Amino acid sequence: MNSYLHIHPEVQEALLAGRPVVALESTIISHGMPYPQNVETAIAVEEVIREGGAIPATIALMDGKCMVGLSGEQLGYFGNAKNVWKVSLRDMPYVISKKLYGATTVAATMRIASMAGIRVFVTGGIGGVHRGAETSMDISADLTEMAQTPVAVVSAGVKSILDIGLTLEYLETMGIPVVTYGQAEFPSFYSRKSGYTSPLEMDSPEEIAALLQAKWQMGLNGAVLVANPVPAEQEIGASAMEVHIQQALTAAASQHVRGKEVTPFLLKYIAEHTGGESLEANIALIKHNAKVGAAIAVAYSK
Ligand code: PSU
Ligand code: MN
Repeated sequence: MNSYLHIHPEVQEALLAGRPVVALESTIISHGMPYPQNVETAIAVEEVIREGGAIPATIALMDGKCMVGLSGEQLGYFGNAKNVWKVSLRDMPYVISKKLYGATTVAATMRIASMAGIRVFVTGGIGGVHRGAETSMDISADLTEMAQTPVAVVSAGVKSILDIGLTLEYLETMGIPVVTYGQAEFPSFYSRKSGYTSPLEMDSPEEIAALLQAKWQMGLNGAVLVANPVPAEQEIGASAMEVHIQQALTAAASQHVRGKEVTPFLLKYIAEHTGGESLEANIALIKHNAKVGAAIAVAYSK
């Protein structure tokens, strides 16, 4: 396994010394946001994590290796190249054996973070149970991965391109604690509201770190989902987004978009039809997640 893992020296040093490290995904860079804002955001998010007292480790596949920690130049490549695969768990062995470029989803990033010994991971939004999953069976491998891999996943909740209620049910079935940071309602990415009460609420990084410790020391495998609501100033109301989501779903159906293309298609459609406002919210919430994630990693390392 280790011959496939390439840990950046700075990250390796921090891990060996027991200092806080925060993993970051790369699908959000290559397939989740337009250039050049994606690269600017990737760099800014790493900076927020450093300011918070942790070492950032952006994860991606290249040259037949699982890279844990990328240089600025490599981040730039993943943000701008056309030949980058979107890599969930299913795609990892292919992209590694073919030595292709791969941007890792939440599922693949978690697995690689865990291989490296990283326990906290920051992203924007997770994949989940899609609307209509009762017929399409479209359920993200992010959820099954969370059932087994011990990493805290800090996100802004679940985007309403998904069925939020079914996603919360699935997380419950899989034994994954869902903790909303600082409020009782589970957030829906662009909006602080979703209409669903969060299973758990915690108000400090220390409380969350204690929950992580309790879970993993008891031998309960799997992730904890930390939902961090978008800052109020950048919030977009759920009803304003719903119109665009409906249109995106209709477009996806009429163009027969399937499989791993569904999520990137919906994200791109919504970004193009809501313009600067949704991108601004997206950037703000990821930076906010990085701040909270770094604080959790710092608390957990103590
Ligand atoms: N949701 C977002 N932004 C994203 C993604 C999801 O709001 O960038 C990306 C993440 O990388 C996530 C992946 O892990 O999409 C899920 O893809 P799928 O539904 O194909 O599992
Ligand atoms: Mn899917």
